[in-house]
Parts: sequence; C-alpha cells; structure tokens
Amino acid sequence: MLLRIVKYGDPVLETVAEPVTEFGTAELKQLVEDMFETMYANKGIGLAAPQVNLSKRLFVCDVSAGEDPGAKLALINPEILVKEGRQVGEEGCLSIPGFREDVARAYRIRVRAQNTDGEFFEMEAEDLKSRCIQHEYDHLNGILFLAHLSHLKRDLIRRKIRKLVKSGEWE
Ligand code: GNR
Ligand code: NI
Repeated sequence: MLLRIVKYGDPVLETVAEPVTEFGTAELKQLVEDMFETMYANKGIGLAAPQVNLSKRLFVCDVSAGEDPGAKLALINPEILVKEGRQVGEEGCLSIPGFREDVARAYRIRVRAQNTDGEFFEMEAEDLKSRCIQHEYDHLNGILFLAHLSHLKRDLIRRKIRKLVKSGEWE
C-alpha cells in the first residue's frame, strides 16, 4: 500500500520519534513493505517513518534504487556507533521536494539496529549509503537536512517554501 509523504511544515517531521517496542508482528512487517513501496514509487533512496506521519524510530533505504534486491535495508531503533571521515555531497528530501543542497556528512559509519523480528545487528556503510543512513537517522530525531546548511541557505529555502504554501503549491 502506498503511504502519503508529509511535507516540510508538518510538526511530525520536527518531533523526536519513539522507539519501536513490538517486533515480529504482521503489522510491523507490512509497514516496512509499505515504506519500501512508497520510497520506490517516489524515486527515493531512503524513507523514515516520520515522513509517513508515524513518529517511530525506523527507516528503510536502498541506494541501488531497486536495482539490487540485496541492497534493501530496514533499520529499527538504530544507533550510530562510530563516524569516520568526511564527505560533502548533494542531498534532497522527499519531504522537501524541489530543493537540493550540498551537505557535509561522515564518510563511514558503523550502525547497530534491530530487524523486524527484534534481532540486533551491526553494519558498516560508506559513501552514499552512509550519507543516506545519516539523513534517515536525523529524521528520527526531528532533524532535516536544512539544519546542516548555512543560515543564509536555510532562510532562503524557508522563504521559497513559504511562498509555495501561500500560492497553494505545497502539500
Ligand atoms: O531520495 C533521497 N535522496 C537522498 C540523496 C542524498 C542523501 C539523502 C537522500 S534521502 C532522500 C529520500 C528522503 O527524503 N529520505 O528521508
Ligand atoms: Ni528525507
């Protein structure tokens, strides 16, 4: 089932999400499936639960954009354990459509998370996958990529969005 993606301005995007406490349920597995479907349908490489108006600590990501079935990742209650190095690259967000800016992130990370059965696992990621996980992890803490920009760039984008809201071209 396709889920509706909320846009910048919705308070759920700036709220710290709650940990997932119930695992192994059909409901959780269906949610993850629906999030993948919604992410692919919108040509995203990641999608966090708050973006579908669910203030829960989980996200999906697939930097192969559906090309490699083994690239599908679902992380629940994730923690970033280690961050190393630095990369600067362009980011966009499905909740802030039409805006892309360079963001500085760690190059490599080590993450611990749970799967839909509640089992803990650890993984490492670098480059774009690392960038995507950091972007999604931020969503769980109510942080958008705008927070990583200069005041000037952030305010410019906010002003443009305010105009889009006024003209009825936002949400
Ligand atoms: O589709 C997306 N592309 C993207 C590009 C660079 C860094 C992060 C991302 S995630 C984004 C989808 C999204 O909004 N996820 O929260
Ligand atoms: Ni996003």
